[in-house]
Amino acid sequence: MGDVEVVASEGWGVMHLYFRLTGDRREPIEIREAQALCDALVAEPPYQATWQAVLGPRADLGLMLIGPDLAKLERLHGALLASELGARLAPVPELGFVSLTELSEYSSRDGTPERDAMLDRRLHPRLPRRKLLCFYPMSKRRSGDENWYALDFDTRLALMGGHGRLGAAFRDRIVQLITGATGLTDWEWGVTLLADDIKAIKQIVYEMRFDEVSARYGEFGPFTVGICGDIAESLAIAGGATVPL
Ligand code: 76R
Repeated sequence: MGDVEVVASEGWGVMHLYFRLTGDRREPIEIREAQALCDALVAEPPYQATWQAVLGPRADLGLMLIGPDLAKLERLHGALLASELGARLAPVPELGFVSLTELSEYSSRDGTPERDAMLDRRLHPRLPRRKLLCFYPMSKRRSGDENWYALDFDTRLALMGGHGRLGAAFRDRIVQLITGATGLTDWEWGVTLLADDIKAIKQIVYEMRFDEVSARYGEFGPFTVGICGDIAESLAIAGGATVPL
């Protein structure tokens, strides 16, 4: 019998994992097995893995996994924790996230190949390499007079139009991936922002706070930002020593 699969009828799985380094940081960590697991995953396109050294005390390492089969991502997660690297990692579950790539119901097609390609990138993203990865969960408010889900579609569409225009101004500086998580975690979306300039991350999130969709309806969870690299680079920045390969 083959391995169980969790493949969505539309969209790819996305897993954000965060870890803390444990034990004596001067004690070198053998990363060969963890490296081989990640190499094997990304050797099967379109699977992707992005390690980060998380800035500040919230976590030490981050790992973003993307691919059609969430069971495969979960098996990697498990195998990683069972590896020698995993023996020195403690999960930070409150930052972790499971979501699916999705097409927004407010994104329409206009028949142009450019637009079709843009929408396909939403569902089937190939993340470009950038220096930094910012992640945070968000939901739309559902309380009293500010209930996003009680608005009619045309009102929501108009509001999202303003959001999209603001976002488009950051096209050159920010790569964004919005993934849907309703029913999968406690939040409704995961927001992944890639950038080379950390100022661009701060600026887009700040400017969006003034946009009505975020100002009136946005609710946010914990923010993390990390420096992207391979396992050895990320560990080195996080203060861990690795056994030379
Ligand atoms: O034309 C299109 O189809 C894209 C327009 C668009 C949609 C539909 C768009 C553009 N977004 C859409 C949907 Mn977005 N986005 C966020 C955040 O911090 C905050 O305040 C919000 C977090 C950022 C930073 C961001 C960036 N977006 C969504 C949705 C789903 C809403 C729903 O379905 O109800 C969420 C939760 C969300 C949140 N958005 C853009 C950006 C950027 C940079 C763009 C422009 C992309 C581009 O034009 O290339």
